Amino acid sequence: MSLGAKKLSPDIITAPLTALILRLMKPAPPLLRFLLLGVSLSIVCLQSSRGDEIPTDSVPRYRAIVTDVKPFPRENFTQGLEISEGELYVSSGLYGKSAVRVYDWANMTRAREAALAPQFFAEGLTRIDDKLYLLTWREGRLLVLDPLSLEIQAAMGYQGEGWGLAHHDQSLWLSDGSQRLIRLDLSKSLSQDHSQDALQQSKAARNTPTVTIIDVTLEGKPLKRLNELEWVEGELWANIWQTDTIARIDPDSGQVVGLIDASNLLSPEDRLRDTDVLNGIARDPETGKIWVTGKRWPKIFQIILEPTD
Ligand SMILES: [Ca+2]
Repeated sequence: MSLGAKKLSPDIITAPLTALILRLMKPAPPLLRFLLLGVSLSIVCLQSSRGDEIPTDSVPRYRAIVTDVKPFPRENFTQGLEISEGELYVSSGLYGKSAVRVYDWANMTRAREAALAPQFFAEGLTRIDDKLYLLTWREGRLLVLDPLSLEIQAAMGYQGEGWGLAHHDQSLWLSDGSQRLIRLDLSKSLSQDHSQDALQQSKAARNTPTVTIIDVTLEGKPLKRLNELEWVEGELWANIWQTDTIARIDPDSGQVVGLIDASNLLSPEDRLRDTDVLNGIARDPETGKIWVTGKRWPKIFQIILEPTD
């Protein structure tokens, strides 16, 4: 879908908080509830083990080399980052301050913004076609927004926390702060066709697994605190919370196949007292280049990877 013809002013499309609350109170459609059920059951059945350290041996390691820089508004306590249709989508966290902001990627001027109701802490986001998916941290809601109006269209419930979000084709990938990555295959559960045939197919889909959970391991040990995500040419890249490390993950096996050292991107003069950690990975679909930023960072950096010994 093209966004070019329907640019709206920020004043018009900033969603009123009351409207967002009301929309959130609406029950999820049956298919969405099915999705919720699948996630809940799967997570309950998991026995997770945890590891605290990031081992440093064997897995290939890389250093992030900056090849371009753009300004990035410090107002963003960046939780989700994605480039789509020539625009940069950013979700910004914190209670009472959470928002989704959309920037023209070419010049980083703000195109649209919508605030979330104060009881919601925005987390990761990703766009598939005409739907923008937005996780919330501890509120148990995966919100579905119109990417143009930024109005909330639906809310899916889930158990546990929401951290990072990315997609590949019609699958969503979620992180929850642990070593788990959760794949939701929307192609089998979110049909837009309400014909009888489609309804019959949706009943059949109840018996088809749409949720896959993998444990991410580094040298055989769980790698937890997986945060913001990005699908990069067959891999999932994940910020490791409170580190300057990005993990490259094989989405089939869950094994970490590379570690990226993204420290020292911000100069000391760019750091203020409230400047927070690295968080936010976005692949430009037009160029294939990778961009990273952080929470309340003033810049977004294009990087390439240089192997380290
Ligand atoms: Ca991302």
